[in-house]
Amino acid sequence: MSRTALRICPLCEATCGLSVTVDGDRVTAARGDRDDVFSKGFICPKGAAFGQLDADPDRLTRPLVRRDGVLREATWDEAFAAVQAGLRPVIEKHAPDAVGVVLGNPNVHTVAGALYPPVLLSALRTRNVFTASTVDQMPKHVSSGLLYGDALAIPVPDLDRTDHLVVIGANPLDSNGSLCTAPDFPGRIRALRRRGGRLTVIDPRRTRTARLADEHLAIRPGTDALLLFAMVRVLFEEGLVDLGERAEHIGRTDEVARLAEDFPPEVVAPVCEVPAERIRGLARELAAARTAAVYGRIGSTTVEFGTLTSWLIDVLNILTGNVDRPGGIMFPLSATGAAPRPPRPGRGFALGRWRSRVSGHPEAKSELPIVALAEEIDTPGEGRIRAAVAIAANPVLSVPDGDRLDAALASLDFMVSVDPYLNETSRHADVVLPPPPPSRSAHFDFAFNALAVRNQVRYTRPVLPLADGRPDECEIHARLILCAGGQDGADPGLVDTMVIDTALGKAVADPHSPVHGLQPSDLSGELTGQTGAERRLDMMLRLGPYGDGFGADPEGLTLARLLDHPHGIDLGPLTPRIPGVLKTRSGTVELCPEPIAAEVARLRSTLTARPDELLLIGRRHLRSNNSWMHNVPALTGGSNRCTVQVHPDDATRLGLTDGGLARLKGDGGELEVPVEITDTVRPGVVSMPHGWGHDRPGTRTGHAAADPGVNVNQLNDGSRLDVLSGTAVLNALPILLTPVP
Ligand SMILES: Nc1nc2c(c(=O)[nH]1)N[C@H]1C(S)=C(S)[C@@H](COP(=O)(O)OP(=O)(O)OC[C@H]3O[C@@H](n4cnc5c(=O)[nH]c(N)nc54)[C@H](O)[C@@H]3O)O[C@H]1N2
Ligand SMILES: Nc1nc2c(c(=O)[nH]1)N[C@H]1C(S)=C(S)[C@@H](COP(=O)(O)OP(=O)(O)OC[C@H]3O[C@@H](n4cnc5c(=O)[nH]c(N)nc54)[C@H](O)[C@@H]3O)O[C@H]1N2
Ligand code: SF4
Ligand SMILES: [Mo]
Repeated sequence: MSRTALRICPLCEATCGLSVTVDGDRVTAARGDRDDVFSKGFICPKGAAFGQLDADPDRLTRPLVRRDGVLREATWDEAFAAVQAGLRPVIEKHAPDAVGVVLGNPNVHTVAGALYPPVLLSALRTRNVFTASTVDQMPKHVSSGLLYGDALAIPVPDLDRTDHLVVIGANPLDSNGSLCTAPDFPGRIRALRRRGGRLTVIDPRRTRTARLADEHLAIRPGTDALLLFAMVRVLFEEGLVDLGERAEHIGRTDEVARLAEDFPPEVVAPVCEVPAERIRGLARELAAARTAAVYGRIGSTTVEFGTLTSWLIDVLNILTGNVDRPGGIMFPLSATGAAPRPPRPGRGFALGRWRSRVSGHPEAKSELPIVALAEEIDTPGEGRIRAAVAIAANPVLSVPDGDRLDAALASLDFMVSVDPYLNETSRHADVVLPPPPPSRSAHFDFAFNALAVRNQVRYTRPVLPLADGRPDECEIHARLILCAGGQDGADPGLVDTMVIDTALGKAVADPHSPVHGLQPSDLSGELTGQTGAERRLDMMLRLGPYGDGFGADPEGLTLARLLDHPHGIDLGPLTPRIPGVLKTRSGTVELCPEPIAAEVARLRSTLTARPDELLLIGRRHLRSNNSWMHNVPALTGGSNRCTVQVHPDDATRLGLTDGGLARLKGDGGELEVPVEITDTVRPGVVSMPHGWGHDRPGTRTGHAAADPGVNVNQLNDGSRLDVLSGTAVLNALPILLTPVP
């Protein structure tokens, strides 16, 4: 007998509602949930393959524990005992920093990943914290921290109302959007065009997104900061700056004008290889549009000037009066975020409060650059990492110079991985703790609701029950936290109780909270939910901006009310939030922060540097996701291939043939890669996808190993960083290409 059930898709940031068909103990089909308040039936090929991905026979079903050098299946109790026996001696013998924590991308897609790693980090007190953010969006956090005083206050383009969308280094038609949660991004772009709006795409490749654009500027990779500065200069020079209604909350515009003086369009044009007239034209169009939103992603962050570029994107939005207004860029208000409170100066955002041991990299947002993970393990001396906790992370493939990290991980005293696969990274673990597949996990988007183009809230419970004796991922995290504290065997529910007590204690002490002065124990007694995680969700919803405040607003949101709305609750379009959202010391938007001004000198020097002949950039494929979806037959093959794309002119010049092999040489090493000749990349640029290279021994991803591809990050030695954020440069890397006979 088959039945249908609802499940929010965890496979990318679009968070589509799925309606899945369940036959027995398997998901056999997935369709878009037409009644979902946000995604309204949209689905992509990955969501449609939810059942295959969920039932991948290579997913681990039992924990693995290393005994006599070999990973073998074990019971859950044995596995957690091994975690405690491995971690405690390192914690007791060395400083807290001897444990390195590595958090990968899927943590932002799971309930466990949102709720437990912060508790683990405060229990471990290590400064050796590395996440996928420093091969991704950290520059945007730093930019937001400096501008708005809050690294998590990332404004998103108001897609459904804007009149002119400028997309820089993003390809939402394949990625389905990032730092901009918008189910059916393609449909929303088409709707923009239909209502007479304009789309400009700045990208060295003519992507599927660029093909929808009114104008595509095929910029030279790595030069966006120059182009954007030139646009800023045009706005000042031509008197087009108009701060709009938020003007009184924006400080230090004059200093930005001064910085921009060095970047006239005519000077940057030959470096960006975008005509000066078009740079002026785009600045004028932005100023003239009724509303406009400039939006950037991976091609704007994982570059040498990622933080400057991220900052310039918001500066352009601010100078044209488009920040915090409908149709511009706006701050979402998530149901589990902090309730708005009266504006007041904040504590601001600090960078570099400590530094990494070996290279002295400054911390950003309490993280160290993930490219420094290998050297923190393999460089002897006081404070060296001796044990690692990796959760949903595959840095051996996702971070520059995986070979060095591979060797470093193998040398650890102890490593535990929370991961469903035995892959390039988890194969080094002494204990692998596999979470159940998504069909057996609850889903709530703690991270992405705060980045969504519409305020809404949705929750789905597991579609299928857990197999006997198998913990869900929340319980795995909670038990891991207990093991780190030497409390293996204690009730994992204690972790949730402790978090709830602490949070309620804070809330009752806060004069702005609806529960001010009440008893925490009375409040925790009111929480509902079947699991500790659900009780925490109930608490966050009730204390959040739309919450019932534990009875203060009887109409307000609770977990029970959310469960009554299986397709979600629409909370309306985004609304203005300045000045309440600001946490800078001045209480205003700090348009020209000191660290940024210092970076501009470095940018200026690139105007005279001799350009490299050939630059390497990345690309994503619709049916893929970073390193872990090459094991699903439905998502591989066709155009989803690990090739190097080369423009026909370059191919002719270099003697390359379509389908032939090329040898690529970068700072970090060499690879042989099949050539794909295409004029979708501009001349002087070649493109390779990441997440490939599944041919290492000791892994258990059979389908992926049959067509392993090569690891593009091996071309990169990791020495190039966006210095302010510690983010690895993954795009615009100099590269040499020669034919392999
Ligand atoms: N050259 C190049 N490199 C890049 C990029 C690029 O554009 N170019 N992009 C970068 C970006 S943006 C990112 S985010 C990183 C990603 O880097 P990572 O986060 O290191 O890699 P992922 O492939 O996303 O997968 C991480 C791991 O999560 C596991 N996993 C999947 N689902 C779950 C789950 O539900 N629970 C748990 N516990 N584990 C799960 C997978 O098996 C996999 O081992 O890669 C970066 N690397
Ligand atoms: N199908 C699929 N979806 C995904 C993922 C996936 O792997 N596959 N990964 C997820 C993750 S972790 C993330 S972070 C997001 C990323 O989401 P996006 O950023 O939208 O994804 P990309 O396809 O990497 O787009 C980056 C674009 O930047 C361009 N680019 C490269 N260098 C430069 C440059 O110097 N300047 C400019 N202007 N452009 C440049 C590239 O040509 C590319 O088109 O996608 C998420 N969604
Ligand atoms: S767009 Fe993203 S969230 Fe939507 S179905 Fe596809 S993978 Fe899932
Ligand atoms: Mo990412």
